[in-house]
Amino acid sequence: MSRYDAATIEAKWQAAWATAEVFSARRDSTRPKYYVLEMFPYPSGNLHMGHVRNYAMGDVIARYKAAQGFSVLHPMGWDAFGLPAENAALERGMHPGPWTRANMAAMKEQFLSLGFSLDWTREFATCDPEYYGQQQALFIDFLEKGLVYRKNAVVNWDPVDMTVLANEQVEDGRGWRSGALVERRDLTQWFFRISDHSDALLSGLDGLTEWPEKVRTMQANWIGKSRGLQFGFALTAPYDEFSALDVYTTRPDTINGASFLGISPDHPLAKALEANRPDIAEFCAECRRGGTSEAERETAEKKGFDTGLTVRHPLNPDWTLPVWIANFILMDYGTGAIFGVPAHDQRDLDFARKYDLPVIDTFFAPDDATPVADIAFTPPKTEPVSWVNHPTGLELASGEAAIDATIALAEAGGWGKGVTQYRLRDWGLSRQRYWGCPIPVIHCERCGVVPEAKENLPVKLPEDVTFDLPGNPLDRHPTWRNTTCPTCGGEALRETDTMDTFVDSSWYFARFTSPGAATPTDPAEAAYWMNVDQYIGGVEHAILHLLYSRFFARAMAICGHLPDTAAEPFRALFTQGMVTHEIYRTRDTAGRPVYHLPEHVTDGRLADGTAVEVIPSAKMSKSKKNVVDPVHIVETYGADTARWFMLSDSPPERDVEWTSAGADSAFKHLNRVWRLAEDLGQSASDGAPQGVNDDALARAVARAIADVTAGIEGFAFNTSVAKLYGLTNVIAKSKAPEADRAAALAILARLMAPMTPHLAEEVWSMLGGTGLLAQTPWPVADPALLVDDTVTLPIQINGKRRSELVVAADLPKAEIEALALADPAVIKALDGGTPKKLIVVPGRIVNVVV
Ligand code: ANZ
Ligand code: ZN
Repeated sequence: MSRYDAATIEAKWQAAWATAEVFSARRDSTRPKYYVLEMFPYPSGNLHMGHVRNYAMGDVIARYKAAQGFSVLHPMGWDAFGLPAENAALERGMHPGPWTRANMAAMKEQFLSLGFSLDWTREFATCDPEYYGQQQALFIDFLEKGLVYRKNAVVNWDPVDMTVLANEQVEDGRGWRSGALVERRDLTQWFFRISDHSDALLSGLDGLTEWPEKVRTMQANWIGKSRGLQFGFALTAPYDEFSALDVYTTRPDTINGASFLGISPDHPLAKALEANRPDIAEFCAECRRGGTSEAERETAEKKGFDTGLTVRHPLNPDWTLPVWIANFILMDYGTGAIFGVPAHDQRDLDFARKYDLPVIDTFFAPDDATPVADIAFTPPKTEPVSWVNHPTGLELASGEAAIDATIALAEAGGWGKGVTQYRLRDWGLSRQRYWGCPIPVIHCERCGVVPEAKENLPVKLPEDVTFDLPGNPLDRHPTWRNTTCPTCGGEALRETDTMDTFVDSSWYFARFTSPGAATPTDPAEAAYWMNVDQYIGGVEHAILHLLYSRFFARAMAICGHLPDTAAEPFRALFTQGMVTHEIYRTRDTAGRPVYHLPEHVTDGRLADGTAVEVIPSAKMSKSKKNVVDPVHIVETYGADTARWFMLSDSPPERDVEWTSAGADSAFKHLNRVWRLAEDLGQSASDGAPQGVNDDALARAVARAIADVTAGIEGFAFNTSVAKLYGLTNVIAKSKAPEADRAAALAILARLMAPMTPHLAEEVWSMLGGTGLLAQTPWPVADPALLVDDTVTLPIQINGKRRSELVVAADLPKAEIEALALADPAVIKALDGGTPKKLIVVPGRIVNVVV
């Protein structure tokens, strides 16, 4: 072979690794373990460049840690349940199962072609009954421990897809997929009791020092801890069973600015009013249309209805306030009722302006002597304000102090108490969908809702279903629902809801430690492998997936499926940047945009010569056609070039722009390394390359080992790559004996192995290296060679830096003194005299006092 033939090389080494089972994780008590995991993909059918980048990063870590002597677990699987499969089933008339399996098979081929060091013996898909059956066992354990429960809840209902949507799936009041106007419905649903763990999930973030700060902040904001005051406003006249209305506020300091009471349309009082008042019932029904998300409440037009009821202010019984039903108040936060302070809250101000309610100032803005008057202004709690009207009458240093003082006042007066609230809600997991994990419970007329017996698990999804009608095919299945009650043995019906697919990805990392176990985990395996030492994935999963996984790890520990030490399952987290590409656009005769694939554009023109408009690089997306297909890239250049380029151009946390010029130059570089091996291979063919004797070359090699290692350790793969370019240059230009250069090249191969594993193996073997590089220890730099042999010493004259000396690092003091006195700046300053003082601090500085 006389050229770099990536296709042949890559196939050869992939086969060699597979034969030697190099990447099978083994529990080995004599070695430290390392668990590296990249977020597993949804089997859409094709890997995209973002996957290549993500998995290349994980592979660098996995291969590097293996070379460092760790027993490495680096598994892969498929997040295989979910709506797209069902949609495909609808569109193509295919069952979601075979559609998903075909996609998995295609993507696995692509994975294999990229040569990732994955332990495929542990592969599973979340749609495997062996996996989801264990998930059902977990559900039953959770049920027993009270970690999951059933309740009625207001949900977002998509009337076209006939399913419940998460708040995140509602965009501008419409279902994210169907585009239908979302309705709110009251349904009995299953919930994980995640809110009980709010405090633990929040304080646990403090220990996650190897997580990106921004992710920890996003999680903390999502959990949303706040301290406030809960207290009642007495109704001037009782209505039904209501004599007072409890409110929750985080700004009790503004209580004297209250101008109305607001309750949610779902508040029990609103419901009681609805029963007798058709106008109120109509208003509340109107509010219920539209999603339940907070964002939506914030942006929707404020609407209210004056109930005619009034309440007394707790600090002044003569002061009465009207009670309004308002569409922006959520029932499931605080008490579902508020007091509105239009002077200091924008939302309340909008409402007050619309309905002509009073605006009452309670403080001035900092550094301003005029009352805030009709401008909603809420200072940060830490800022001082000047009070117009604080209930304690005290001069208070900050909003925080004013809040504390008001809570103290309320508690002392017995009319309210300080409470801590969390924004985090329990996690509703019921979905009216087929392609998910069946919820393993049975509805029995005699026994109620009972869990399926564990020996009957998995509750398998039936395959004989059709998708010609909207809604859940399980509901219409003629026989699947019919079963016997595990408690009384009588006729009963299965639950037809399936689990939110977030459940599937909330514990897969634990299952990878023992994918064949007959229980959710094998405790000994879990104890050895957990936690995940390095988790890598997209920042789009920064909130829900990670929070749910953290909850699951805690819940699994409660049920004995994970050790308590796994409560925080991901020790270190890395969120990688995106892969971007320029967008190429032309317009059709009607002026509509037409996008073109990069492979159809050369030098700004299409094949027929038409010039395209070039739009700056953006995230690769199919709709803009600014995608490059990894399969095409691997065919053109080989996997190593794709990997090398993905790792080379920018820091891993930043976006990287794919350009064909960049790919070409990566390919050229790998060719160059290959040619060096071809040239130097002959000289080394009589055995493995020995040490590097040439001093300059040996120093360059030692430096490269240290720098590449530091780059990998510090998640700065681009700097490692840059150092490897540098070492390649040094070897190519070195005039050292061939044997030395061959030995240096062998080290280069070992250092490149995590990034370009196939080429590295090939070079290693061309140089006569023994065994697989994938099983060869990481090189260690000789510390003696890392010490710089010269140092630069600044010369200070009367305390000012005037000159410097470059001297051998080990030069004796006396010789440094002599050199300093010969320095032109020193000679000039002394002007023929002798210094008052001459102090030499070896390795640091020379001080001259004249
Ligand atoms: C009076 C007040 C005055 C408020 C002021 C804010 C500013 P955070 O801090 O995010 O937890 N609130 C309470 N329960 C609510 C509900 N169920 N739906 C909608 N809004 C609700 O939010 C707490 C604040 O949001 C509370 O403090 C309350 O309005 C409102 F200048 O009370 B505040
Ligand atoms: Zn029964």
